[in-house]
Formats: sequence, C-alpha cells, structure tokens
Amino acid sequence: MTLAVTRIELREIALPLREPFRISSGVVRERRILLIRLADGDGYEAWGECVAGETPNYSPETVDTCRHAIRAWLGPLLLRSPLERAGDVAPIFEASVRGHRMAKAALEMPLWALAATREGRSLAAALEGTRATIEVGISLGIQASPNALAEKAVAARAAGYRRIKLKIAPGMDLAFVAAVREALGPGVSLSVDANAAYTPADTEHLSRLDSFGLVMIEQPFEPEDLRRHAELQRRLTTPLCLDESITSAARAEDAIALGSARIVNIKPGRVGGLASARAIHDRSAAAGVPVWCGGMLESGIGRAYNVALASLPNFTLPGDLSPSARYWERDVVRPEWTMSADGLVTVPHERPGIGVSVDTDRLDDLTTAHEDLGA
Ligand code: OSB
Ligand code: MG
Repeated sequence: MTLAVTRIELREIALPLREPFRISSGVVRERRILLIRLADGDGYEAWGECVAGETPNYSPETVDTCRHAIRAWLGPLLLRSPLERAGDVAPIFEASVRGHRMAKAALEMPLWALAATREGRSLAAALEGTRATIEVGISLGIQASPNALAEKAVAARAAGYRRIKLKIAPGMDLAFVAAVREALGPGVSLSVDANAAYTPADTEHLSRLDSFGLVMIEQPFEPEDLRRHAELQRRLTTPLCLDESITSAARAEDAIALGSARIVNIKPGRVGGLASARAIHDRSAAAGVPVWCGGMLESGIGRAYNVALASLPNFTLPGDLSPSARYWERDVVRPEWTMSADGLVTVPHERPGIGVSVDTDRLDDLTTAHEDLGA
C-alpha cells in the first residue's frame, strides 16, 4: 500500500490556558498552536500538531519558523514523495533539510496516523505499543511562593498524579522544593526541571538538591553541553534527565555513553517525529536507561501522539500527559483526554488512528490563520 499525501492544511489556533504556565525562560498564557491536516486521494485524513512555541525560549524553533519550513521545504517534499510506510519520510526530510525537527515532526506524526487509519488500526498498534494505560505525572509551573507551589502539589497528589515535577530557576529552587517535599512527605515521587537555567558555576548549589530524594533533575544546563552535564552527574546522587539536549537517536546515544543522563525525556514533536522517538526509546532500552514521555502543553491532538508513543515498553516512568481539563476550558477533541483517580490515562487501542475525533466546529472558532498546500 502506498501513502500519497495530496493536500496539507495548515491551521493556526489560539487556545487560552486555564492558568499561565511559567518556566525558567518565560511564561505562556495562551498557546498559539499550529495544526496540520494531511489528506490523501482516497478520502482519508489525519490531524497532527506542531509542538513549537511562540518564542524560541525552549528550542530555536517557533510556530512561525515551523510554518515557514513546512510551506517552503517540507510540505512540497512530502507532496511529491509517494511512500510505502510512514517511517520512510524521515530519511527523505533528513536528506535535504538540516534541523527544523519540530517542523519535520509536525508532518511525520500525522503520516503515521494516516497510515494507521488506512489500515483500520490504532496509532498505538502501528507503533507496536503494548501498554493499556500509562502513568501520568504533572508538570507544575513556577509559582509566586513556596507555599503556593506546595498547595498546588498537594492538590495534584490528591487528584491522583503519580509524579510531580516542579519547574525551578535560580532563586526559585531550594526553598520551593523544600516546601513541597515537606507538604507531600517522603513517599511521593518528585522531580525538578530547570529548562537549562543553570551553568556549571552552580554545581555546588545544585548538589543541595540531592537531599530531597528527587527521582530526577531535568535539563539543568544548556542543551548543547553534554560534557558538563556528565561532570555534574558525577557530583550528584540524583539522576540527571535530559530533555532539550536530546534531539536525535545519535544525541541520545552520546548522552548515555558520556554519562550525561541516566534518564531520557522523549517528546516525539521535538526529535523529528515518531520514528526518531522510537529509535531513542530502543537505544535507551538497550543501554538500560528508562525513558518517559514529556509534554509541550499540547492540545488533545498532540496529546494523542504522546499517549500512543508512551505505550511502548521502555516508557517505565510517568509521562507529562495531564488530562485536557488541566489545560483548557474545552479541548479540541472528543472525547477529551481524562485521567483516572489513580493517575492513569487509557490508550485508545480499540479506535483507529489517533483514537479521538477532532471537533472541527471548535477549531473553526479558534482559527487565526489558515492555508492549504497541494491539490
Ligand atoms: O520542559 O517539559 C518541559 C512545557 C513547555 C516547554 C517545556 C516543557 C513544558 C512542560 C509541560 O513541562 C508539560 C505538559 O505538557 O504538561
Ligand atoms: Mg523539560
């Protein structure tokens, strides 16, 4: 069976978050989200989502650079490349476009869903995912005070979340983590994420985090710097996890070989798509390194891809896969994503494609820009 995309719809929506989300490098109140709809000549279609943000504070890519990369280079490439399998597109993109991994992923991911839909099976099945449910962790943004953060953490725990991650930044770290650990007690799985806000000069300071029994410290230093992460890891007992640094399977192998990370965060939208994400999963598994699925404040469309990916066997730690209602007044999919009282999300194995339907009336209400590539 060949996959031939004949039309690519680019649609930007504005989706307000219920609460602002603050990380070390910036705050988001409303998501600008670039959505993609792929259609083939046989009447099949699939929706996907680009994970890029509005500003380049997490990665060099943004909504606008991704739109440009898709419109100018990647979209035309996809439209003129008939493929056997969804996995065939990544090498075609790699051969002529360097970088732009979020833009590549925004086309590659829905191609998997299109293929799965054509075959009448779920995206999770197409990826060979096996889990029926996935443990959910929450990522709490930086709050005004340690007490405010501790209150959020206690509420998250009561809601069932299996792991609580705190965003930290210089000056908003030790006292915040201490207040949360004190409020939650020693048994609750707790981690921190710096989004690259520290430098090697902070090594002594970061080593104080060892006393809180964290399951990991995520991305303390700048993404390019694997060696200094390895040096830091040698000074810490807490495992380091890398997020922004892991852009490909080769980078993941390097990080593992150097000792820069003992845990790997995989976001398919960051690493060029699902084939790359699976390769990172497989190589981490071969090295005995656990992985988990990160999030980028996706709408229910992007969330579907994360849930399907996280059904693979080496996703042994809770993922940032909060339910729709945590982010939005109303999501763009039906049914919305939910979490059980004991902190699990169900993989929609029995539904073809991404497993949720896109609420196109809702999309029409939220759309701020719209364009079609192809026939
Ligand atoms: O580092 O994981 C991150 C959101 C935006 C940019 C970076 C990150 C995040 C999150 C959100 O932590 C997690 C989620 O989607 O719930
Ligand atoms: Mg992170």
